[in-house]
Amino acid sequence: MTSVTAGHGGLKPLNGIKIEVAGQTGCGTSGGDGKSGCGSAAGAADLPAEIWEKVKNHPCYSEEAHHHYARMHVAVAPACNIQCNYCNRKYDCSNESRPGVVSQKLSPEQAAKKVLAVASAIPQMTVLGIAGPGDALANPKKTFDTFRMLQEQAPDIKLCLSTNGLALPDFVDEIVKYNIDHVTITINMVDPDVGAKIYPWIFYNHKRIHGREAAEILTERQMLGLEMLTARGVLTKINSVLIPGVNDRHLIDVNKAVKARGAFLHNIMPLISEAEHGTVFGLTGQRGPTAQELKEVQDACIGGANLMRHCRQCRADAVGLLGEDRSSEFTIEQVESMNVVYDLDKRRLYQQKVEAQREAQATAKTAALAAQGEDDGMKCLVAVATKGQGKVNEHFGHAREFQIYEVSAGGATFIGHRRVDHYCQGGWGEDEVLPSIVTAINDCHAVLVAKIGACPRDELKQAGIEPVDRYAHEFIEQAALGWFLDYRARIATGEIAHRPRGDAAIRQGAYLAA
Ligand code: CLF
Ligand code: SF4
Repeated sequence: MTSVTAGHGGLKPLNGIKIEVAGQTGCGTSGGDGKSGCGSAAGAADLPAEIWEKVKNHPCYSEEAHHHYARMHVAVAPACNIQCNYCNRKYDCSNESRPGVVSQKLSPEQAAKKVLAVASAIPQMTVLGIAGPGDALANPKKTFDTFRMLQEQAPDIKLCLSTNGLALPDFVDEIVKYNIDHVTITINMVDPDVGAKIYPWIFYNHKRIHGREAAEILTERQMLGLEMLTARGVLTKINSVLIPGVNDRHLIDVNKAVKARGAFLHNIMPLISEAEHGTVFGLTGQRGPTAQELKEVQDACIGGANLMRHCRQCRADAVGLLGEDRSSEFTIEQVESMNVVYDLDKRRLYQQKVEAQREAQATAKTAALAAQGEDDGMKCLVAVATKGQGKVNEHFGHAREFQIYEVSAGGATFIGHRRVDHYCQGGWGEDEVLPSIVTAINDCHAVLVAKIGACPRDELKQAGIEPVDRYAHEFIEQAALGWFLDYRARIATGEIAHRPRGDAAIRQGAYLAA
């Protein structure tokens, strides 16, 4: 792998950094084996203490934390310095949620006030991210003014930013100065020929640059920025958009390249592409991947940088747990009229209760694992309806997404989520919605829910998906492993036969705000 060279930006190579960072790569869980969600399955025992401190309450950097802790974004960064073929920031709709889309842009002062208001109302909100709607570092003054204010006014909140990486090498000192421990870089390629199919232009050194040359500069700057952050001890997450036929297999090379430069996590996300979004890919009919295609690329990266699989591709003004969006409760007008009291003790007390619950969850998982017999290699996917706290606690009809777990006698591992429309509309089951839910979880053997009505129960059974409500309000891993033990027992007695399932669809249309 080539190191970063003094390229278009006249930047000097960072010789030696790769070697230095290889030793401190990621979380160090089992040597960074690419398993789902480093720092997720990984707990305090698997990680160096200083890394665990940084990730344990960050819902994106820890899969486990995402059941309990919330993040919010403030949309202070409208401009962007590159163009991606999957992005159109002009499109907004209250029912739509995808990166680059916001309802209100904020000044740094408004943003700081909003963060304090949200942190007071939602004590599990631990992370503030700046993720657009453009690029955080193409709007450096607004981005760092916001961070400065928050560092002074809400010192317990972790700061996070997301960037395309073009301007990153210029701002590493600022990032370190404001204690921004978490930086996401979107890296879709390390080969400029691939990049030319994704980025029509960049704006760099006061010039618009097109085609392969643009992609070449972008990749050099991204790699350099990543190396510099690693050298300064900042945790980095790499987001990659999987674009079938453009960069699908290439993302395995991206995974290796970012691991070598010390990336903590790699988040491979499906392309969201519909003509109605007005993006180049949407208009040219570029499709997104199926659930199986996404999982195949993620699984092929096992052995490289650790994988994040619980990303919800948030709006640039998202508020709440991943998978929910409470942004409509905190508009500028609502925040202005709130009497905000930032009570640090109350927040700490709440978070102590969350930690006690996490411990109970870990204990339940250990007990459920101990009950499993010998691992015969069988694996099943199960869908879970949850509204947080790591429990099976959502009614089938109220679920806006299902979390997908791969279960075997060796464990229950989160592998992704599938967004769906509400089945239950105003107290009635919506029969037209059910086929789309079945399509979304068609690769699963069972769906674990807190409750389910007779009609969807029958239809799910007909589709070969077992509806299961007997683990209502149990912890998810405990419930999934309990179901799996019972499933294998029924196979052993000949009551049922194990059959492989088909593929499932990742929702491509407008993502509904919860
Ligand atoms: Fe926001 Fe991103 Fe920070 Fe998280 S989101 S800036 S790292 S606080 Fe998280 Fe949302 Fe996925 Fe981003 S689920 S899009 S990975
Ligand atoms: Fe859109 Fe982000 Fe790409 Fe800029 S970097 S064009 S904001 S997706």
